[in-house]
Amino acid sequence: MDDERRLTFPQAALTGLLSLVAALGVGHLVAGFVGYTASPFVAVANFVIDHSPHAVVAWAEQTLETWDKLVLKIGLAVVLVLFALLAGQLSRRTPLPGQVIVGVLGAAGVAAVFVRTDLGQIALLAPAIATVVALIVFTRLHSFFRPKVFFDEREGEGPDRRKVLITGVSVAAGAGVAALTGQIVGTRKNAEESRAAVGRLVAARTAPPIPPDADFAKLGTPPYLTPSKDFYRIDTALVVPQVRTEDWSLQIRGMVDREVTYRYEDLRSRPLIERDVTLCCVSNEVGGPYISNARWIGIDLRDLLNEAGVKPGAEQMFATSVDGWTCGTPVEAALDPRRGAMLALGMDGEPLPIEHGFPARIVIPGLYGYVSATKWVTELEITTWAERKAYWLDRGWAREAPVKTQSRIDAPGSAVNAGKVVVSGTAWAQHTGVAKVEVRVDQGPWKEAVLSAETSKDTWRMWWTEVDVAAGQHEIAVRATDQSGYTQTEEIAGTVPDGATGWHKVTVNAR
Ligand SMILES: Nc1nc2c(c(=O)[nH]1)N[C@H]1C(S)=C(S)[C@@H](COP(=O)(O)O)O[C@H]1N2
Ligand SMILES: [Mo]
Repeated sequence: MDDERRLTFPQAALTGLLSLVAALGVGHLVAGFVGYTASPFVAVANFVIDHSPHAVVAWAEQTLETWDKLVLKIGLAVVLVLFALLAGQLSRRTPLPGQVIVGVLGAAGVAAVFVRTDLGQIALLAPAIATVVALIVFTRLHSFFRPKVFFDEREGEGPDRRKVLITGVSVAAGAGVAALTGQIVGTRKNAEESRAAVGRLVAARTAPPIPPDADFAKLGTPPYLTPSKDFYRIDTALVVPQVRTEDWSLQIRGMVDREVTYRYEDLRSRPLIERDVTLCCVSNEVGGPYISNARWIGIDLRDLLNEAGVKPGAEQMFATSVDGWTCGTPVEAALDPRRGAMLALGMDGEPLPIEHGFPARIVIPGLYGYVSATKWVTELEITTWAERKAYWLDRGWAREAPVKTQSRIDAPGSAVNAGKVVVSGTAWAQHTGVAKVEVRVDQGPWKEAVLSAETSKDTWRMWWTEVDVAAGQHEIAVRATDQSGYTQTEEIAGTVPDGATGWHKVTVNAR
C-alpha cells in the first residue's frame, strides 16, 4: 500500500537538513547583492538582538565579550537544525508537514528582513528566494528518497547509497559555494582600508595635556585614557557596519531652515577640535565595567546644527545609524555651548575604530550612550518628542537620561593583608564634576580619598586612600559627592529605566 512507503529516519533527517543548508546558502548569496544584513540567518539573529532587553545585550557583550555574537549564532544554528530535523521527521510519509514548517520559517526570515530600516524592499528577495529554494529542495529530496513501488526484489527500497551520497554532497557543496560567494560579494567593501586611508587626525585646537596625576594606575585605578582596544563596546550590530568614507554622508533635516548634507572630506578638512569625554552605558550596574574615557577628535556638533538652523519648537535630535539603530537627544543638550556635543571622527588621534562608529559618531558629555552616542551616524532629524521614538524608548528606557554620579572600587581584590590597605578606584559625574570621594570600612566613619587632577568635568576622576583593616571579613564602601553638592545615596536602583544608583561595596578577607 502506498501509505506504507515512508522515509527512514536518516533519510528524513537528511531531507530537512539539506533543505536548510540550501536555503541559508542561497539566501546568503542573494544577500551579497541586495544587502548583507538581509541574509536570512543574519536577519533572524539581528531580530533576536533587537528584541532582547538592553541589559541582556549589555550583559552578553561584556560577559561573553567578542564571543557574544558567536554564541548567538551557534544558538540560532542549533534551533534551525532542530526545526530541520522536525520538518523531516514529520514528513516521513507525505512532504506536507515539512513544507509547512519550511514555509513558516521562510516567512519568519521575510519578516526579519522586512522590519529592518536599513534595507530596501529589494532585500526581501534574499529570504523569499531562500524559502522557494528550501521548498523545492525539500519536495524533490522527499520524492527522491521515498521508496518507489517496483514489482521486483527491490520493491519498497529507496535510492542506493551512491546516489544518496552524490545528491547530498552536491546540495551541500552548492549551498557552500553560494554562501561563500555571497560572503565575498557582501563584505568586499571593507571599511578598514578606507580607515587606513584617512590617516592620523590632528586637532587645530588641541585639548590640554594630561597631567601625570590624572590617574593612579600604579595603585590599581584604570588609566585616565582608556586604550581604544579596551574601550567598552555596546551595540546591537550583529555585523559591524562597514562604511567607507566615500560612501558616507551626514544629513541634517527636519525642523531646520535648510537641509544640509556633509561629506566626510568636507568635515575632515575643517579645523578639528579635541575633547576628553567619559562615555558610560545606562546598563552599567553599580561597580560595573561599561565606562571608558577617550580623547575624542572631531567637530563641534553645535556648529553643524547652526549651519542647518534649528527652528523654534524643536525638541529632539533624532539620530539614525546606517544600521537603522536610532537615538533621541534633547535639542537643548546638542546645542548648549557649555556642554560641548561633538560629531567625533576619531579617538586618541586615530580615526574611530570601526566597532566604535567609523567614520563618524556623536559624543555628548553627561548623557548615557543610548540617548547620545550614535555610532555610524548618518542622519540627524530635528523633530519633537511626539514625532519620533528612538530604539530603546520603545523598550522601556527613559526618554532623558543624564549620567548619574557614581563611584567604583577597583582595588584591592578580595584577599588583603590585615593592617593598612590601599583602596582605589574611579568616580564620575560627567558634566557636573566630582567634588569628593569617601570610603568607609564596615560601619566606621567616612574617610575622604585623594582625588586625581581634574582635567575636565566631563571625565572620570581616580581616587585612592588607605584604610586600616583588622583580620577577618570586612566590607569597604565608596560614595562620591559631585560639584552640585549631591552625595550618592545608598539606595539601590536597578539600571532600568535611567541608570543604577547605590554605593559600590566590596567584601575583603584580611589575614
Ligand atoms: N549605531 C549604534 N550606536 C550606538 C549603539 C547601538 O546599538 N548602535 N549603542 C549605544 C549605547 S547603548 C552605548 S552605551 C554606546 C557605546 O559606545 P561604544 O561601543 O563606543 O563604547 O554607543 C551607543 N551608540
Ligand atoms: Mo548603553
